[in-house]
Amino acid sequence: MTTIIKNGTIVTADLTYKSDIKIEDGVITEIGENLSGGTELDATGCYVMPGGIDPHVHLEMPFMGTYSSDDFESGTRAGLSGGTTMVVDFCLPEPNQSLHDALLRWDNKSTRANCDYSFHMAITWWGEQVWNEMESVVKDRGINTFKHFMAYKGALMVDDDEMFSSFQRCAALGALPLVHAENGDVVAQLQAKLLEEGNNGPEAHAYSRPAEVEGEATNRAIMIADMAGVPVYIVHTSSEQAHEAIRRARQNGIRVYGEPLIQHLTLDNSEYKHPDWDHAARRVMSPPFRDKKHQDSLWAGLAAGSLQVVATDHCAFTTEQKRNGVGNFTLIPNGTGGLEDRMPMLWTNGVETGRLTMNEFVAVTSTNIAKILNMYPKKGAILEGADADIVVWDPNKEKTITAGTQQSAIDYNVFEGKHVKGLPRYTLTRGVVAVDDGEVKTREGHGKFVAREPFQAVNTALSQWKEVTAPRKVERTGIPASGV
Ligand code: DUC
Ligand code: ZN
Ligand code: ZN
Ligand code: ZN
Repeated sequence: MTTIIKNGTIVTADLTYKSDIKIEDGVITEIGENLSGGTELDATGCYVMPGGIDPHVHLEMPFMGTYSSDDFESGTRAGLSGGTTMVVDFCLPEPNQSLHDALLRWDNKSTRANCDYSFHMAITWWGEQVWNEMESVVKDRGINTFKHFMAYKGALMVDDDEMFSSFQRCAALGALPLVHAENGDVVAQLQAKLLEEGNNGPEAHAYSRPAEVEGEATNRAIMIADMAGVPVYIVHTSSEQAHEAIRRARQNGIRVYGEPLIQHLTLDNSEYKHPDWDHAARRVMSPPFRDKKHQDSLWAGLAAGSLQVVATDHCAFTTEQKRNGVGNFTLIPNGTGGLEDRMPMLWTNGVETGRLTMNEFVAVTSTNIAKILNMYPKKGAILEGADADIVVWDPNKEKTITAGTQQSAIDYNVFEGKHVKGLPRYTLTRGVVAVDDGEVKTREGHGKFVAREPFQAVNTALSQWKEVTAPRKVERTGIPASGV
C-alpha cells in the first residue's frame, strides 16, 4: 500500500522544509519533491511532523482500589485524535509477583491498542527474583526502562536501599531508571496531620505534597543514580525545586532527564480551591498542580533544554471513581487525563505564544523521548526507513476542548473550555490513516509492541563513592540520548 503526503512543510526537531513523503507498507520510503502514486493526502498549509510519543500513560491500571478508566483502546484512540502515535505504559507487578507474569497481563490488555506502544517495568518490590528477572526483561522482552516510586508509602514505594540496588542493576544491564520523585515518608506524615486537623477536601491533597517534597526526592534520586553510575529520568517534573536539581546535575555532567506534563504547564493549583468538590477532585494527581512560578520554570526549562520531554501521566478516573475520596482526600484516585490534548495544548500555549519554536515542539513531544528510550529513528523521525507515524498538523484548525466530544472514556476533561488552535488534519499510525480530515477512525488492534535495545552500560560511577586508584575511565559511547 502506497500513500503520498503532498504539498506540506516537513517540521522535524532540526529542520523545516517543503517536501512530499512517500509511505510504503507503513514505512517512509522516499522524501522528495513532486512525488505521486497511491493514495494522496493533501497537506497544503500544514506542517508534517513525527507523530507525538507519550512516554507516560497508565491505561487500565489497577490503582488505589480501582482501575484507570481509559484502556488501550480508548486511550490510544484519544492519543491519535490529538496527533499522538505512540504511548509507553507502566507494567506494575503486584508484591512478590514475577515481572514476567505481570507482563502477561499487560500483553493481554494491550492487544486492543490503536497505535504502537511499549512498556516500562516498575520495580514495585525488591528481592533476588526481581534482580534476576530484570535481565530477561531487558534482553528477551526489549524493555530497557525501570520505574521507581519514591512515594505511595506502603504500596508502590521503594526505599533508598532498594533503589540504589536496582539502579546498580540497571547500570549493569544498560537500562535507564525512571523515578517518581516525591518523599513518600514526608507525604504520609503530612496527610495524617492534615486529616487530623480536619482538612479532608481535595485542596489538602496539594498541601500534603509541597514542592519541597519533590525537590528533595529529585535531588536524592539523582545523587543515588550518580553513585550507581547510571543516567536517570525524572517523570512528571512539576516544580522549580525539582527542575533546579536536574539543571544543577546536568551542569555537572550527570545525565538526567526531566519530563514536565502538559497539565503542570497549563493548569495551576487554584483549581483545588474550586467550591465544587467534583471539580477539585477531578484534578487531584501527584504531583499536584502548582503556582505560576513553577509553571514559568518548566516553560523556561523546555526552551533552555534543561527539561526534555512533555508527557501526560494519563491516568483517567471518572467522577464516580473520584468520589471514593469524599471525606478523605487520600482516597481520591490520583490521576488526570491529557493524552488527547497534549499536542494541541502545547502547540497553542507554546508555539502560538512564541515560547517554543516548531522544531522545539517536535523535540519535546517526540524526538527527544525516542532517543532517550532508544527507539530513534524508527520512532520520532521523518527519515527514509522510519515508521510512518506522522501527524499532518493544521495550524489554523481550532476547537474548544470539551468532554462532550472527546475520545477518552471519562465524563469530564480537565481542560474543559480551553480554546486550542493547531490540530491534526491527518494522523497516520505506521502508514494507516487514523485521523482523516479531522475525523477519528478506530484501528483497534493495529498497534504493535515496540521492543527497545539496552544501552551500552555505563559502568563507572561519575561520583567518587569508591576509592579511585587509577584515572577513572568514563564510558561515554552509547549512552542514551546524546544531544538531548
Ligand atoms: N500520579 C498520578 O497522579 N497518577 C498515577 C500515578 C502517579 O504517580
Ligand atoms: Zn508518578
Ligand atoms: Zn505516572
Ligand atoms: Zn480562535
